[in-house]
Amino acid sequence: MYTQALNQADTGSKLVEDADKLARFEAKIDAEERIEPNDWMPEAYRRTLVRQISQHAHSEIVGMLPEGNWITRAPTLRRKAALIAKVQDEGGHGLYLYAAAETLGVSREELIDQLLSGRAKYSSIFNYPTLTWADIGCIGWLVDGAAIMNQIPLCRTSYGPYARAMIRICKEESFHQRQGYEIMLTLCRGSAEQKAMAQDALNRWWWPALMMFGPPDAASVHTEQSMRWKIKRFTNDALRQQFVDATVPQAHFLGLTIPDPDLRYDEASGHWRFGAIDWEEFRQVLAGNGPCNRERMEARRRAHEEGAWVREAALAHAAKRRARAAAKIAAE
Ligand code: BYC
Repeated sequence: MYTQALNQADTGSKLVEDADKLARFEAKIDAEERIEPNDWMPEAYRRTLVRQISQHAHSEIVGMLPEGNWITRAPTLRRKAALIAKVQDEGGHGLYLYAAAETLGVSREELIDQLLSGRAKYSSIFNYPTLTWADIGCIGWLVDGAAIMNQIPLCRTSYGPYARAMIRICKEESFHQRQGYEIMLTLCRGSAEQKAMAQDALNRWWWPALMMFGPPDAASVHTEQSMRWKIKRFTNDALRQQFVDATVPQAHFLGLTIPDPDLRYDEASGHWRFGAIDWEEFRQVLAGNGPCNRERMEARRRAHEEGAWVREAALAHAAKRRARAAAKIAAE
């Protein structure tokens, strides 16, 4: 009886303590202060961040594949150098983001395992093929353009390590967007065949780029809570609209046609209104049935297996260094 009363008192004081911690956490969020790795945070906040940051990291790493496919076929040395640099940047973004996720107490191995076993998602956009050189232009222009729209607000996300990683990533994404647009501009000012290639790539990438922003707000599971925690600063639909408004005039400047018969400018709101997105296609891609899902996962699994010796060598090297350092201390 006595022990039970003590346990109840313990539970009661723990609840008060948790309520205090939660109130302090919420006050920090309200005051626009960053949450840092050693700060107390609700478990659901931590889980949401691990999910979003790791999905983001996986997207960067898988995102290297469609463009990597064109490195050996880039039309000039300058294009090749820029493409190699861009693909390397994506690899770097993946690494900063894995490191940011690790600050939340999850290991790199676990995150990679989630990707390779198919439990973790990565962006739908990277399950589409890159059929011509114009696709490389379109990825830079549209995919990196969409990424910037989504990621600039993430520089103000409430979790410190994620926000700081995003600052450098966004700077690099801006360069990527410019190089993509410049490829498109060159093709559109080239021969009729080159311009047709650019139009064909736009026709294939436009709708998948709009899907990158995620399901419509009404169907978005996480938006409401993530907005309250200031992880997300804008909803999926708001960012999608900003992207369309910024991109339509760029397409017009290129002399290309957006493949949407319902696209029209709404004078009253100042927005470009667009037609219905095929959410069934999005659902299929997320379910693993997009044009390249299997190929992408196979490539990642192969790379992981082929890289096993590098991980083993790095571990052996680290163990030797530790042993040397310990021997040195013992000798002093
Ligand atoms: N693809 O409740 P919602 C790049 C999932 S990298 C796949 O709205 P949330 C680049 C979502 O995860 C681009 N899955 O979720 C790299 C959730 O499923 P789970 C990646 C998607 O998190 C190389 C479910 O659908 N960018 O730019 O509030 C070269 C319900 O969605 C997608 C980022 O990761 C999708 N498109 O909002 C070039 C940015 N959309 O997890 C470029 C960071 C949604 O419950 N992430 N899902 O199983 C975010 O901003 C948000 O996570 C999202 C989704 C806006 C993507």
